[in-house]
Amino acid sequence: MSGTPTAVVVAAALTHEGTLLLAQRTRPPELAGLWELPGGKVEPGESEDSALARELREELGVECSIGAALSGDVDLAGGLVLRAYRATLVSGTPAALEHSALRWVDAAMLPTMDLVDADRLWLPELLDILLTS
Ligand code: 9L3
Ligand code: MG
Repeated sequence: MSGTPTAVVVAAALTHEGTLLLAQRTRPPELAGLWELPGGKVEPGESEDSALARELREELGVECSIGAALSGDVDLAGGLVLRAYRATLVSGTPAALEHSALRWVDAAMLPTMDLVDADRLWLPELLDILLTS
């Protein structure tokens, strides 16, 4: 819509030693129990990198370094656009501060996880990242 800036949701492909961190959502009811790349909405005036670092601090209690974007954006309901970035841990151990559980998954486990639909676009690229890291 003209004059309405697109709101961006940023999500992290946080990897460590050949595994990817997935987080299990608690809300809304239709997404509860499904697994996602952790993240959230970019606030006005915030860069996407700093928004994602803030979301990972709030949701996981860790400091991360944000890297390159994955390929492609996903249109979400409500005019939101979802974008994913590579991320690596700088300090701390992730804890499920806002999710019901966390799981480090390898390339064999990833396709078996019940992911939110929005994040499925990146499945091939995530597998590639895990298999080449
Ligand atoms: N969302 C989808 N996949 C993700 C993330 C982080 C978020 N990996 C969707 C779920 C919500 C919206 O984006 O509809 C906002 O996310 P949040 O602020 O509820 O985490
Ligand atoms: Mg979130």
